[in-house]
Parts: sequence; C-alpha cells; structure tokens
Amino acid sequence: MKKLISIAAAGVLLLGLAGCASGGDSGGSDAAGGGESKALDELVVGFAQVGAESGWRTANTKDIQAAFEDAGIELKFSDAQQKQENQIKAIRSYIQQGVDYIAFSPVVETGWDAVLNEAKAAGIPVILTDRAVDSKDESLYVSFLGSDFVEEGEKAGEWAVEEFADADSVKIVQLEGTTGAAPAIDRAEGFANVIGEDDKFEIVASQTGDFTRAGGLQVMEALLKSNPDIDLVYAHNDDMGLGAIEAIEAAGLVPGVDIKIITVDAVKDGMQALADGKINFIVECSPLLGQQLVDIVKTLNDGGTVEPRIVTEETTFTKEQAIEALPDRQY
Ligand code: GZL
Repeated sequence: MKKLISIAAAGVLLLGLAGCASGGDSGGSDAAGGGESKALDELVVGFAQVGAESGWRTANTKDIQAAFEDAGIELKFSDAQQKQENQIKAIRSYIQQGVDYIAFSPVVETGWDAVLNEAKAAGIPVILTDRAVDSKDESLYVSFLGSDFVEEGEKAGEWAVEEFADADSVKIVQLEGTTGAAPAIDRAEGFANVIGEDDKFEIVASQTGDFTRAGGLQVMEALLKSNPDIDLVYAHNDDMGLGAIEAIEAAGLVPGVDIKIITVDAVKDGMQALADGKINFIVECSPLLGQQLVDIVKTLNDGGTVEPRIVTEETTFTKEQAIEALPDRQY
C-alpha cells in the first residue's frame, strides 16, 4: 500500500512541474499566454479605454466594440475618464476576473510597470492599443498597435515649412495634448524636428488643452490676449483646433486666413472645418484599430506570434482632399 501511495505522489508532482513549464494555468510568465486555444465564444478580453475626451476616442471605442461584436468575442470595457488610476483599477479588475487578454490605451506613458507585472504574473497577455508606455521591460506587453506620432508631428512641420516658405518670421502657438501622453510628447517632438531647422519659426506659446474642444477654446482665448501676432496654431488634435477656431472668431479674426491652423486626427468635424477653410491642413491619425486588435487576439489564441510593433496606415488632408473624402468618411 505504502508503495502505491508513493508512486501516486510522484505522479502528481511530475504533472505539477509539467504544468509550470508549459506556462499553463499556473500563471506562467509567457507574455503570449501560452494557454490552450479556446473557441472564440469562450474568449474574454478586457479593454481599459482612456475616456471619451474627443471625437477620435469616441470613434476608436465604437470601432473596437463593433469589431469584437462581429468576431463573437466577449469584450469587457471600461472608460477611465482620462484618469490613470481608473485605468489601473480596471486592469486589476480584469486580472481578478481572469480574462484571457487585456488591451488598453495608456492615458500617459509612465507608471504602468507594477500593474503590467501583475498581469504578466497572472499569465494574461497585454496588448497596447493606440498609445505606448515608457517601460523598459518589453516583456510586459505582446504588441503595441498604433500610429507613429513623431511622424505625424513631422508631417505637420513639413506643411508649415512649405506654407510659410516666403515668410521671414512665423509665430506659432502649440496646443498640446494631455500632459505626459505619448501622442502629445511625440507630436511635439516631430513638429520641432522639422521647424527647428529654420529659426524663423518660433513657438511663442505651448500649452495643454488636454485633447478636448473646451481645453482648446480656453487656452486659445488666453493666448490670443497675450500673443497678438500669431501666424499659426498647431493643435495636437482636431477637437482642440475646433476650440481654437471658436476663440479666434470671438476675437474678430478669421481662422484659416488671419491665423493658419494645423490639426491631427481627421475626424468628421475637423474635416468639415478643413473643407470650410477654417483649418488649413490635417494629419490623419486613424482610430479604426478594432479589426487589427481582434486579429492579434485570434493569432495569440491560435498559438501564433504577433509583431511587437504594428503601425497604423494613415495620410494627410488638404481642403480639396477633405471636400472629396467627407461624403464617405466613416468617423
Ligand atoms: C491618438 C490618440 C489621441 C487623439 C486624440 O492616437 O491617442 O487621443 O489624437 C485623442 O483626439 O484624445
């Protein structure tokens, strides 16, 4: 009898060790999860969204929710109202619930290592969607799906260089996105990379409008009072640009004529202002990430591997191009 018990015990020990090695339910550290492939209708994905601060964000949320609905994959969704602590709470809740995958758009770049290590310890793969984190440990997430924001800033700078080729001096107001957010940091960097080549370009004021229309209006009202001769507004998103338009008009000036405006995103309201000549140039930043996110989840679920960096395709728009594109614009 004693011999039988010792053989059974040895068998259980061996099975347990095998479980750890394969990164199965024992919470292996394999970022891709390493779990068994599931039927799509058994998968559960937790998504921690930034908030609903802009037309872009609303379109991004709608697209992600529709893509998971179409795929028949359950999506748990949370809106952090642009607060990092709410996103961290949501991610912890998804870990507690034992979801299969976590995706989120980090509202700011810093402060994620602790909660991402908790997800890793729980064996739940994380996909960065839209915005990046500044973590040095790239094992904390499987992939970063989103735009190249530095390139977006450079495209904005290149238009400014061409538009003001004959000017001797160009005074610029920059309406920054959320302080500490990857798109705000990188769009400023890209723009500076280009205009910094010629010292006729001077950023006379640069302030955050937090990616909101109200923020753009408030900041632009103040900056118009303290900077009478602004030539160009570079807004990190359409919504702040639309707020700036209201402020410029309230000051008795003509947006797009007295003060040129460049924005980023190309959502419908921004494209309409471009078609109306109130914005002069828009750099597109596509919010339509839903299908790509579903494809990443499906690939991982099938035991495949995904690219660590997936850059979204996007373009730029002039007034004429906006007039042509508007009728078919999805968002
Ligand atoms: C960019 C995205 C930004 C948009 C803003 O990918 O994170 O956040 O440009 C949105 O409109 O608020």
